[in-house]
Amino acid sequence: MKDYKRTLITTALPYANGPVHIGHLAGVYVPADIYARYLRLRGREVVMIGGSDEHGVPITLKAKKEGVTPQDIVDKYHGIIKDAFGRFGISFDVYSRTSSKTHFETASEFFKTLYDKGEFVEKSSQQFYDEENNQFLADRYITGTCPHCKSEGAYGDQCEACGTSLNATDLINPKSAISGNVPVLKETKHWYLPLDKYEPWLKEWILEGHKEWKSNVYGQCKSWLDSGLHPRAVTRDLNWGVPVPVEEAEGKVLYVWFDAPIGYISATKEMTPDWEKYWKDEDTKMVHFIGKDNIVFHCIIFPSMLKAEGSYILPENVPSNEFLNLEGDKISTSRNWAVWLHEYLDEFPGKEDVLKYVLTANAPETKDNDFTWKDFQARNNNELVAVLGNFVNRALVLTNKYYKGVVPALGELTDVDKETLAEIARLKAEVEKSLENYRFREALKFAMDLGRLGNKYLADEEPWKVVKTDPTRVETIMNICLQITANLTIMMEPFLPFTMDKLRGFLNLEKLDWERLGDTALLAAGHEVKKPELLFEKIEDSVIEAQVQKLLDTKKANEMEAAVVAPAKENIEFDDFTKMDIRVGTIIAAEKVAKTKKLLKLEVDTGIDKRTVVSGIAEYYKPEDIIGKQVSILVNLAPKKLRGIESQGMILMAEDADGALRFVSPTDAVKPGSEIR
Ligand code: B3M
Ligand code: ZN
Repeated sequence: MKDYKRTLITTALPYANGPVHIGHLAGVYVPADIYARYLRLRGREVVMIGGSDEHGVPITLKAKKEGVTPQDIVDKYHGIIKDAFGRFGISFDVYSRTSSKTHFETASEFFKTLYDKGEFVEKSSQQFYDEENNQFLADRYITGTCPHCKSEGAYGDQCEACGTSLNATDLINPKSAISGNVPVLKETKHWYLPLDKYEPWLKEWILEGHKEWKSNVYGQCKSWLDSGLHPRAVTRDLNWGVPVPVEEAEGKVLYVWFDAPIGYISATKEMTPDWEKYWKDEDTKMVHFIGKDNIVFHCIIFPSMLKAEGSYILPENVPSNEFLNLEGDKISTSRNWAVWLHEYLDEFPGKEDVLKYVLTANAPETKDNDFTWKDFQARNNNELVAVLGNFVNRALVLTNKYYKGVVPALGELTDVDKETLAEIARLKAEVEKSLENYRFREALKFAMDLGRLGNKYLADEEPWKVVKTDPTRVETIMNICLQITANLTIMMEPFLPFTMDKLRGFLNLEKLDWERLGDTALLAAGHEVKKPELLFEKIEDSVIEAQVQKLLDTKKANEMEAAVVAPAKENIEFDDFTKMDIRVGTIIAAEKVAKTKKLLKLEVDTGIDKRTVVSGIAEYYKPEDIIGKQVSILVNLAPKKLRGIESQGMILMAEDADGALRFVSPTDAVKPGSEIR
């Protein structure tokens, strides 16, 4: 492979319509961060680019649903995402956003350049239009019945029930998601990037030139290229996005997937005025870190855009990952089925590296993988605590115990000593090879082997026994353990940056370059180390159970949301209804009915009288919380004895799908006795 002068790492820009979760982290940001830290440690020139993707229809739909503006939505999530990345220690050199001024200018100029060069094809077509709101409807704004599986609520681009991708005009009974009206077809003009024109070049560039790409990436590209490329619209009729900088394109914006990758360029510009060396110099190696659903955009569409523009470099590699599932189910923002980064950081303070470790050790590099809390706990307890933490702790504790923290001198070496020390250099070479080839999980395994090596060496050499018979020998053993520990601070740095910072503190050691790795005299005899604290702590079952419970609660909430509402009852006459005397009453006293779980005895001022009602609401309301509350009461229900108490009437309750009860109360206070009808 070519010797590059510098590396430009881009990380997929997360949509600012939700926070980031472990799926994003495992797929993109953790591997990219490891790679960036590794290259920096090697003293290479590297920048890592990130930012929020703030355009696209889903953001506008979410805004509409919440009754706020799209800008409100992206401001909120950009803030949450950026803050969480910062706390988690993803080492972006810049984290920008596509609503920035620089981005609007950059994306706009990019389009204009292609337009002026005649690189687009203009085409008019019939698209759905909402006459009430005077706007064309993006595919996601149209819903209807799926022509394949006949389920309701299919979108204009896809039916989520059966997964078929659709054209909006395929839908049966299409409806506008904005007005609910039936949309009409109307002619509109758009600009298309003629991907077919780039097909021969793409075939050559990828299929011949990049056989080294990961097989999932290469395979997806091949299948796209084999089935033939077609012109792709890069503009949309929408009012959220970068306006198309052409006079006749009034009211149109750039397609989100046209402007988003240009966001990498805009962010680089915001980072440095010298941005062109990263984007226009053949000596720069550009690497896109993405998830598998973004492959076609980064391997086919964006490169075609860059090629069409003519002055930019192309990616050298696109190490895309597969998906991470959560406890056996697909991670989903809309179903809240995720471990959210910002929540993890709040709930597991100081354990940033544990998550990084688990997500790397279990990374979905070659196939989809599953994150489970049990596995999270096991990897923490059995690997980080029992191997790495345990070794380092024993090395430092014994040094403090035997030598008051002063590194002892190395004596004569046994064969085992020599082999052990030689292992460090071998593992270094392995980690390098894996990292250079984007195999992060394998790299981490080799790095952990150094911890295992130390652990085993210490267990085999048993300094605590030898100290009684041959104290000089112990000096050598401990020196070797300390050199391994010092080497760990380098080898583990890309993977566990917070922890290695701590460890360097215990060792009184500055941050060392990658090139020093393998040096078996990193700590000179006489150097003083400190008393250590634990690097990692055991995670108890109760902590894991609480997380699992949280997910079970989510599941239940989702099921409730999906639960069918009881069907309507048969019609009744108005007279039937008026037979019921329903009033607003005020609860004036409440107490639990002894020896029951569900019953409360209430005194209710009905306006007509003050009476006793027994109600099965004790699981949902505490007596002291409901005094003074106005409720609905059926006053002419025949009295009935419950647990020896005569109940005169019935309090009306709203019942959730899971049986939870809530009072039905007037929105504003009314006079007790007011009739409900
Ligand atoms: N926002 C899609 C995603 O988050 C998209 C990536 C853009 S990268 C230029 O999956
Ligand atoms: Zn369907």
